[in-house]
Amino acid sequence: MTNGGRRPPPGLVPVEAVAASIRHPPIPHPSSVIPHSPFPYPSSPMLLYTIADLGYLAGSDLEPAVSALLAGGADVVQLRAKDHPPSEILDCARRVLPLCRMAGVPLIVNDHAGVARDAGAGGLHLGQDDGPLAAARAVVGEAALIGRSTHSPAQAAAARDEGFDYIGFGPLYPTPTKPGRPGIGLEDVRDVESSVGRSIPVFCIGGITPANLPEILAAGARRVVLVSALLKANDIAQATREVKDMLKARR
Ligand code: TZP
Ligand code: MG
Repeated sequence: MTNGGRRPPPGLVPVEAVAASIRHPPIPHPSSVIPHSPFPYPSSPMLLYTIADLGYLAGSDLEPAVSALLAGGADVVQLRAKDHPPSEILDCARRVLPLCRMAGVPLIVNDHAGVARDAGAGGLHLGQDDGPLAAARAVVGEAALIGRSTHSPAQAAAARDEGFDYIGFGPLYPTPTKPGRPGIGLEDVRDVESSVGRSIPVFCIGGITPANLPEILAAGARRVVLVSALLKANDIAQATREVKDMLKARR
């Protein structure tokens, strides 16, 4: 295991098990399905990481948007709320966590380890400037997934070596969702996927849309994060489904 033998909370599939199942699809056993569990196992591997970003969503749109992302097949939902106080983010996390749990999808809180812990979220996402893994792990506990944003192959390898459960890799293209950061392009995608991606999931991110997804997949990506292209869609569930289907077809 890449996470030091940590055990997942009931019903939450460890990322490395998901990664392994992609290479070696398991034969389903009836005992692995727990119909009465409020945390049903996800039926698909983690291909599509979505973000409920309060920069795009009015507060009252949060639950409908997360429900639509889940209905469309999101495998991960992150709650991202730059410039919101932790107390508000905690409130939002508590509102959407039941939706994610019912779908068997981890809710990842961006930036705020204390919020992730207090909400009982499935994980935490950290940027390059958000401190070491060990400090976050001490707050959120052994079971939580912790991911790191990376912007170069060296950062990707460093995050894997530090013990992160997954990475974001990008932004591939400049994006208004993360202003002021240049796009890193597609040239390193295949190498990072075939090196770091052997150990932990690599989610390409930044400026990805249903229109440019084919070229990103052709460059070697297997898993992606989409934010604005989904949240600004007329039909969030349908747009999510379209992307998920393209990712499944690539496998
Ligand atoms: N980190 C790198 S790019 C990005 C983040 C959070 C934003 C991606 O958003 P979009 O709208 O899919 O380009
Ligand atoms: Mg951050």
